Amino acid sequence: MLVTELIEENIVDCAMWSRICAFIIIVISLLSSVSGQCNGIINQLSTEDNTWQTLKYEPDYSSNIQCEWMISTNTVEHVELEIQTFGLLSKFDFLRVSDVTYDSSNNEVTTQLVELTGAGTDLAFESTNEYLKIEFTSDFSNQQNSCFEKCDGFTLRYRQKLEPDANYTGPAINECVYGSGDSDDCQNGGSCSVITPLYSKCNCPSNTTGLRCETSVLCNVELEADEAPKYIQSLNYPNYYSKDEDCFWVISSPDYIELEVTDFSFDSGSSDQVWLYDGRDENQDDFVAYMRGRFDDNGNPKTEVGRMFYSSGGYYRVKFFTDSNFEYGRGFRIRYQRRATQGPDVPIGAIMGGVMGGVVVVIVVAISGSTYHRKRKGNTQNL
Ligand SMILES: [Ca+2]
Ligand SMILES: [Ca+2]
Repeated sequence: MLVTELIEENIVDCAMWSRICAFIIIVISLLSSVSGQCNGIINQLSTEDNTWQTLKYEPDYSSNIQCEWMISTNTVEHVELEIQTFGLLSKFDFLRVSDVTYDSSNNEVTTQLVELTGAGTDLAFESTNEYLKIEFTSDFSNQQNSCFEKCDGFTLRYRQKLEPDANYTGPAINECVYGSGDSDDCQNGGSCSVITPLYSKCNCPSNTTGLRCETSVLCNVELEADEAPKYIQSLNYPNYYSKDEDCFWVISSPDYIELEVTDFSFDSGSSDQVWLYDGRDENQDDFVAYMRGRFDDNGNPKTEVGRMFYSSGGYYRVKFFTDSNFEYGRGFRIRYQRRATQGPDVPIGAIMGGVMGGVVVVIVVAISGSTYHRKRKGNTQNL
């Protein structure tokens, strides 16, 4: 940059100092190859090729980075992007994805789709038109010293989205079907549309998203678990959750329900939480667990991702509430699925009862009951 400015301002006269100029050009090209991943333009994904291409920035990225990539297709097809992993110093280093279009005067119009910080996996995006822009910024702070989660950059992949139309002649695609099944798995009131004999897709209600309408984007709803996985998530996910949220989801099943936390990114305190109930209502007796914060009782980083829960009946209730302070957190995403049999979890009382006898159960229930009440009281005070 500095060298370029020197040339532009004629402080270095290229006509007179051709050898110096040749040297400078070599230096510039070396510098740009060193930072070759940054500020580059990735153009023209092949229209013939819908295979994934990978972009990585890892491990141990440094401070003071400002990178930008533009991913485009050379047709009116869309760009499909999957952020496979990211680990960035929370609230200081960011990965941003924007949708880019050009107006009639050819001015770039940018709409940010997501701003990510902290750690997470498996997020998918898609462009409205031919362009997606990716920006990666690391501020001056030293993420390697102050990172509590993983700060190892990111890995993503992108491709031109395959969008079959009436003229599509490739292998048959049925987006309505989950896995290798053959039944119509469009969820949450979605219906399967046969576009051509080679291509079927789900028509999804506006309060859902995903290929099979499997994700509900609203709360305060009752949802039915299916054999195919479905999802609930904090409003705005994966964008930052809002302050002053108070939301619930009731999940039902003709037999049992399995739940798995697939993403969890909250503030470090305890004022923003998810509570789980093994039942339809917010009954204290059905309370199973709370999930909150980023650290365990010893101050070590912890994650709720991967936690599994199993209903003892046909209902499960998820409650999500936040205080009046904004946080750089994505919130949560939970998979729920119908089970023919009750899951491996049985109520804590039954496990303890089987192992240690009824007297212990009474003590455990009394202790956990009083802990729960103390925590609940603390939460109420924080709110
Ligand atoms: Ca930084
Ligand atoms: Ca908060």
